[in-house]
Amino acid sequence: MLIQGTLVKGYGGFYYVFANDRVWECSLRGRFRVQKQDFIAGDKVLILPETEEKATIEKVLVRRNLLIRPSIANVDQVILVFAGASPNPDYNLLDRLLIQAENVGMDILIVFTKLDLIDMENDHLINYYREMGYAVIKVSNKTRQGIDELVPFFRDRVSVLAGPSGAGKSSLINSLDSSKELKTGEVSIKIGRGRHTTRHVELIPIAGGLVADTPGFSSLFLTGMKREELQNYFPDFTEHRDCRFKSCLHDKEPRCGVKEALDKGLILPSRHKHYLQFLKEVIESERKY
Ligand SMILES: Nc1nc2c(ncn2[C@@H]2O[C@H](COP(=O)(O)OP(=O)(O)O)[C@@H](O)[C@H]2O)c(=O)[nH]1
Ligand SMILES: [Mg+2]
Ligand SMILES: [Zn+2]
Repeated sequence: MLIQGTLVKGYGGFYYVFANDRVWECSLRGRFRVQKQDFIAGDKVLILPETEEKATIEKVLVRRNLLIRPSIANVDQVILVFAGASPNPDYNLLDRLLIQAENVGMDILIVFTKLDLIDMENDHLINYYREMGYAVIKVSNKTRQGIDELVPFFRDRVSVLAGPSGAGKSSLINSLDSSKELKTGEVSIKIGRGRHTTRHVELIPIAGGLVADTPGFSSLFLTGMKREELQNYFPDFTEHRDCRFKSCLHDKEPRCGVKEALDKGLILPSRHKHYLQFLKEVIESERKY
């Protein structure tokens, strides 16, 4: 009987598939090799069990979406992980990742780690993201505060963890499942151009779902977006967009509702600053296309 599962990794000529709460070592039906079908983590497949833990992949289902660099298919949610302190969150990177995730249309969860070290100023900034309407959870991997609140977000979904090195991503996976024992405090090494890590993309079964602990997105440029589209990914601007001009980009235009809200302290200055910076990038990339 065929069962549906999710490919978690390919390794040594085998494919590992998570189905019915366990991982099966699978080989491919011959015709896939002939077709040169490429499989990536997250692919939904139908497998035919042969023993208790071995099976063959009989069919691969159509991909619902595809994330590149790292390549993962059928992603349900992106979990942005930032340390709430030590180091302080890089709010520019956070705003950038939020736009990218919004642009792809994935569900978003923001997790701030190191709650045990957080100060009032960062706590205030973090709360602003929650008030904007994002799901925000603060945790400590040290004291385990907030961890239980996080568990339901993983169930039956494929999640991608993204965030800078040192944010506590590996520690978070270990907090959720103590059997995982991922290495923490690992610094990725730089070889030539770009960062290299030794790991391949792998989905890890956790809290009833699957998670990719990736080094983060590598393409951080906001290309292929239209200048008037960018503001749609700033939910904190929405209620203030009663500007004089319908085409207002909230930059130098007169009688701009967004800038008025900024002056009144209703919009966080860093948000508008990052918006203008991203707007410049978007306009520059428009010219290239
Ligand atoms: N105090 C404190 N330290 C943490 C917490 N989470 C992670 N760390 C430490 O922060 C460092 C980086 O964590 P790691 O999980 O490797 O981050 P990654 O690079 O995102 O995978 C390690 O030294 C962890 O022990 C936390 O909640 N509180
Ligand atoms: Mg790590
Ligand atoms: Zn405006």
